[in-house]
Amino acid sequence: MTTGMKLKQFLLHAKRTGVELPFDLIELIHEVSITCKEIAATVSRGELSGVLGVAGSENVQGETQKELDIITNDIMVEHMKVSGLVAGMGSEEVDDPISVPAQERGEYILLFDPLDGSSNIDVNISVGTIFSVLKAPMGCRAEPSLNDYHQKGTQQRAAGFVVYGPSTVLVLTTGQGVNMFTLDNSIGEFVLTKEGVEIPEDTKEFAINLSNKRFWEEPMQQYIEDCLQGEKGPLGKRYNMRWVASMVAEVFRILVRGGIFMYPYDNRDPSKAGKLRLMYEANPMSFIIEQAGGMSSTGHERIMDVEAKDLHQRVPVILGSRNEVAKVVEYHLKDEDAA
Ligand code: AHM
Ligand code: MG
Repeated sequence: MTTGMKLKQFLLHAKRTGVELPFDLIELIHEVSITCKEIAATVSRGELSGVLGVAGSENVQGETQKELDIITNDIMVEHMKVSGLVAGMGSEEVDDPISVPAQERGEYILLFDPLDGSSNIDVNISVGTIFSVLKAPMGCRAEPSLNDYHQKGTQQRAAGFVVYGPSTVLVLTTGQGVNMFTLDNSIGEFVLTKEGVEIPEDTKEFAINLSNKRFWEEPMQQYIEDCLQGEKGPLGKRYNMRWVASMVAEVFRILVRGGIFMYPYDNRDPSKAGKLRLMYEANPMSFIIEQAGGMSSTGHERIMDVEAKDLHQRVPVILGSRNEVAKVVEYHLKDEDAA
């Protein structure tokens, strides 16, 4: 019985009982969790911190940054840069890879979105931090090249996210299932509260931004049409719909009670393959979803098999309960066959 263990205690215990977990990876996860406690404290001060609202600058994708996007990015970068555990970092908020001084370099590459769902900050809805851990091919000997960052999702050594909701919860996988740790503010520690999370295979709950429907490709439009027809339609089920506009909150819900989350390709800007970013959003979430028995796809291929070509590359995302995601993939396959 490990429920109730503190995060680091749990990871050390797992290693002692035979799970392959290098000490440096345990340290890295622990250090990321410490920065997330700081981010949680910053986010929870809300308007008291005087940093809500638009900061005015734009990130590499041309989106206006909130001040908290920048502040939380800096918290992560400054903390991890001197941890001795990372060789380089990639952040949603920074155009280029973030280098680490030679004497501070460690064995891993850390990719992160410091504050996902940040358009929700002003309205006080859950936001979160997403992270993905890769091994730096040259270890700490050299600064990672751009190419070293371009690893497939299947290469991830660990992935996680922290949702800053009514409670702050860290969801983590190192490739042996998914565990959840709730921040106990009275002791300042993440404590194991759910071990071996498993997503129900079937669901009647979908999450998508329906206002984009006219921009989607045919198979996506058809699937949602069929969902909306309910029990009399071809899918034979009465569906419920949710859209928080905060991926961390949607994925958390799916891990707890099942569901399907979709941010598909749309033709509003044909140069973009989707809205969500592969390296620090889709890949870590896919690793977690698969480790919890779910499925994650672009509609055409497994997300974790997508060739990585750019730190900020975008990808269509369909993830969640296995049988429902498989159904959506079927719609896409039928469409490919008909073409
Ligand atoms: P962000 O990283 O800039 O916050 O964008 C990602 C977020 C996801 O959390 C969420 O699923 C999606 O954007 C919501 O997009 P939309 O506002 O188009 O519905
Ligand atoms: Mg994001």
